[in-house]
Amino acid sequence: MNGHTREEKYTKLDFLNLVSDNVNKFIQLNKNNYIKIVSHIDCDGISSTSIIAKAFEREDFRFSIANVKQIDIKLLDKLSKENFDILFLLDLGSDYMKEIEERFSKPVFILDHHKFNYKGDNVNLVNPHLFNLSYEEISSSGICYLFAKCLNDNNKDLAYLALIGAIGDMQEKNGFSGINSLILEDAKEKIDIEKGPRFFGMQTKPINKVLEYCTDPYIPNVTGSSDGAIRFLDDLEIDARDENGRFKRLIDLDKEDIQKIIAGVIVNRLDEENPEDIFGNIYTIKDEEKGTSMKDLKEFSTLLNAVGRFDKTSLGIRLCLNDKESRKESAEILNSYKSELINSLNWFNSNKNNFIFNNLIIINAKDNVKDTMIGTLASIVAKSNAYDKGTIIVGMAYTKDNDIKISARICGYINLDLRSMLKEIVSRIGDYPCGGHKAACGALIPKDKEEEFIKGLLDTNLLTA
Ligand SMILES: [Mn+2]
Repeated sequence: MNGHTREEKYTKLDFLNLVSDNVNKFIQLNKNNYIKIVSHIDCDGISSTSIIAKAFEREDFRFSIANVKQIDIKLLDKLSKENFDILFLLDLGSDYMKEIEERFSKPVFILDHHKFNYKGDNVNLVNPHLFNLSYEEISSSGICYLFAKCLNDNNKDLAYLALIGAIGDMQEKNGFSGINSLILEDAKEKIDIEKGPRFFGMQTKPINKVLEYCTDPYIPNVTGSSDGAIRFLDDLEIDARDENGRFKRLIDLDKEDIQKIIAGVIVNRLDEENPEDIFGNIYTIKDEEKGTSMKDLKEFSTLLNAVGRFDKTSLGIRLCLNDKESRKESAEILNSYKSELINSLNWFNSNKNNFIFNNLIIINAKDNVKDTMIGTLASIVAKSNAYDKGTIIVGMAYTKDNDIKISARICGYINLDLRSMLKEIVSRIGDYPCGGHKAACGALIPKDKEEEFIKGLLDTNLLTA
């Protein structure tokens, strides 16, 4: 793993140099400039905003923040009429460089890891695609962190926020790689890393729910089954319930009982390819209280995704900046997020037989699933082990603005550029925004193109395209 080739090392170094060149350009500008920060609403976007906002606050810079679902011409036109001196685009903007150049003569900095087709000279772009680096080895919050650290070494204490953003963008795969692993080194002062079962929600959820909702690792007869999870725990004859008969959280169990659960999960998985593949890294914040959604970086990242989906990004930023007052509100958001997600999953499960087209699952939810939830639903379905590896999941949901939000995912890890395929299909019906990454991407099309889009999907043999 550590055998870096000479070339790899140089591209990383080139990237770090690019960051410091841009920081130098930035600090040469007038200190009294008013800065506008525009960022994405997802976990990576919120972490990015928090890092840059904290860094600017420490320098006494004047700035304001807007978090948006996506960049489009309408938004750029609106921004071009606003009064500010410097524009920062975080976790978005790379694929609109030409339109940005046409509209802004003031300095623009883009800190982003999404792909771009056009690179102008008048926009300051910090993007790993400029080098031989993949989007998987650094998130936008990682880029923002490097920028902040270069601006002032005191910002090293924000490294853990960059990891939360990276986790939100699914860059943690039993560890971090590439530039993310350098950021992890900086974060070690603030976080503990332990090996343990890859169960989500150990800090906050009762153990039966942790197991029932566990899709990775998949637990036969337990994942997706409320009764199955309870039976599994009761059969182990461990001390899993409190005095009221309710299940405890995993962090409340003693070591021996946790070992029994781990062994039980492995035994249930004996028919799977790698039954013992249930371990991963657990990252916890040292000086955070046990049992909160902010203790475990993976839970923190889910929380940030949740607040984004409920249009509460400013709450997410306050949580990142450690504002204790915000915690109660965040618990309410998580609860509504959970019930929204469960409703979406139930709707999917009772209709799923209508969605199958060979190796393609088209979840045309219309108004049945929120547009902000369709991507999560597609991800969960893709990870559920219910469909063959390589199956493509396309989720579609109506938005408030009479558009259709499209989210596409692949089941299992296969090398396929789903993003270009989706782009190709969308381009046949018109010029509509389409973006994301190779294995997780999305698009936005008008409602009246619904049938045309589905026809395009079915006409394309996605796997051999
Ligand atoms: Mn991102």
